[in-house]
Amino acid sequence: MRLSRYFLPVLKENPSEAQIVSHRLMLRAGMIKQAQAGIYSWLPLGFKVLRKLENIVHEEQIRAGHIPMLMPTLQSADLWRESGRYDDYGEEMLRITDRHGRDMLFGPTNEELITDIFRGHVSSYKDLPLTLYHIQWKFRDEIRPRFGVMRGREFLMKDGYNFDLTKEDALHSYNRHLVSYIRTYERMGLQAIPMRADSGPIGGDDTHEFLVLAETGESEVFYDSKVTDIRLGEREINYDSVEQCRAVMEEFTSLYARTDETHDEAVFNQIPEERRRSARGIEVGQIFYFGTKYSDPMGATVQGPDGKPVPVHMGSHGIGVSRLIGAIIEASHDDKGIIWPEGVTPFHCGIVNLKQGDAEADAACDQLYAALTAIGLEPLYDDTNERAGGKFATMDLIGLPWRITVGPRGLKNGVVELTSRKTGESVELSPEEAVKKVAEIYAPHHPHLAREEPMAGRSFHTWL
Ligand code: 5CA
Repeated sequence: MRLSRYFLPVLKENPSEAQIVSHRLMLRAGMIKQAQAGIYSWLPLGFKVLRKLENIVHEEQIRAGHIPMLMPTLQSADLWRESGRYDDYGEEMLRITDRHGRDMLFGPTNEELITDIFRGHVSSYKDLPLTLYHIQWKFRDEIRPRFGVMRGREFLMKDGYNFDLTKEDALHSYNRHLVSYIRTYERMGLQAIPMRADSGPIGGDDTHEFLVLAETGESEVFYDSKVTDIRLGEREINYDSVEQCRAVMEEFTSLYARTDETHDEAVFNQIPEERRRSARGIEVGQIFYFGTKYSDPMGATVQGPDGKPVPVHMGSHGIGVSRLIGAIIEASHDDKGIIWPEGVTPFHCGIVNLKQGDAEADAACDQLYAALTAIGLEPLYDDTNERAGGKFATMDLIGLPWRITVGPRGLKNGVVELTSRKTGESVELSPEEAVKKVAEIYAPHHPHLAREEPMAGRSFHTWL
């Protein structure tokens, strides 16, 4: 993309309404614009990051064997009356009446709708296990929407629902989700710690929230500091293996890590004092096992092996996709702006032309742009007439991990400058070497750059 043809309305001043750094930087970098309290338009740069996160979520869900679909945002109140949640959900639910006087609602979550789909089409235990998910906008009429996309009223959520014959099978689904979520967050450059939590209006006994530690987080958390040393990394996971998924779940959840709702001072005090931590965190996901809470009242049964109808065991599993952007920025920024992790950056590399209009500099930038594009990377080329300082400030603000700076002086010596946004370090390289280096950096995120098969047989439609 050439900046002169893009829409990137960056702000020079700090917007006064933003209380936390991620909200401030998202507004300043021209990623979002508030439409109403807690409701945002996603401007091109923000939309690009949102789609990147969605893509990672899809890839990891499909890898775990879960099936993508799409349910509507507007739901019928009658379904929610069947489960008893129409009255229970309270004022967070946005209720709407259509022209025929029928009660509808803007979905805050989808347990009822998915259970209705299931009961209409699945009748035998032989069709289990089944996990369906979608990524769709939700609405919760939060009393205090704040911190930009962190606590919105309209927000994008991945929500998945497992249907299993037995509690044992459903707990495998729970563990499978836990593992796939950790992989998802790690690919986004985040450490999100599973913590024992409260199930709230979704219900059930078993639930973990995933928390990214951050001072600005809304949740109070207590944990054993050793839990922050655990990583999933590049291990191969067989999602069909009950033992493997359970082992990972146990590894990640055996140490003390709880939100304030389930915190137990007596148990916490058994941790050696130097490892006891209380901190704040951003909840970026939550998984639930709730058994037959919805399948019972809504009659979602299957014919079991003995021919008798049994209600299915269910769980639901959510990732706060739009909130994650705020969490990533809270975890990765400096006083100049955002620092995107390579897995989620909206553009892979910035190109800054120090002397727009200089024939050699223009030609070198065009060649770099073409070479990066040809190998499947997306550069953002600042081809405007802005002075160099302004171009650097914009690149730093929008946080692309790598920048190639091109100027007549360097070109005389056959070099351009490759700069890391994170460390600020620069190296001088020939333009060809710079392209090669950028390709190497992104190879782990784009397998085709390393000449590997891209997710053989399981690839999801790429949005970007
Ligand atoms: N049905 C279940 C799981 S599918 C569910 O709704 N879970 S939830 O309530 O925990 O929401 C899932 C995730 O959505 C949360 O972990 C959080 O990351 C995100 N989320 C919830 N409320 C908001 C909000 N107001 N703004 C932004 N993200 C939110």
